Amino acid sequence: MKIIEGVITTPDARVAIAIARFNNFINGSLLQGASDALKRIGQVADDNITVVWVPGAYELPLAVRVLANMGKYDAVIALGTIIRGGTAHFEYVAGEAISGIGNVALNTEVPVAFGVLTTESIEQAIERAGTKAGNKGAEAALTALEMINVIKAIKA
Ligand code: INI
Repeated sequence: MKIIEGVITTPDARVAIAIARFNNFINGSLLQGASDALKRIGQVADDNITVVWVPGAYELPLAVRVLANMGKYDAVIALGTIIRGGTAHFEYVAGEAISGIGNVALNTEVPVAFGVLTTESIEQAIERAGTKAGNKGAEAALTALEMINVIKAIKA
């Protein structure tokens, strides 16, 4: 039986982070969590991390796709926060972000980690950005590194 499992430590990885400015006060904490996880746990060099800011979560799929297609990055991490408001806007933005970002991974075979919060309230978002429910940015970073190694191992 052959079992393939990815490790997390990936010192040579080149990682791009696409991050939305909308809800920046929460996204900043997601970025901090992602950057800390990449460097402290993954041992990724600071020089190998590129951060790209876009206006909102709706713009993330395009930025993620361009980054993934460059052949310069081993993984792309998408960070953002979509909070339900009084209108259907939430559904449209969240729907586009989720399916658009997911499609990039499938179409490019570059690992893409989804660190976009979709919450009912600001409180729920804060809980997932480094307080009592962990940090979704850090989780996404570790997922990206694990997937780099899993895909590499499958193809080896
Ligand atoms: N963008 C977000 O990142 N989060 C949100 O909660 C949000 N809401 O709710 O409106 C949001 N809207 C902006 C959107 O992502 C685009 O930037 C905008 O529509 C321009 O294309």
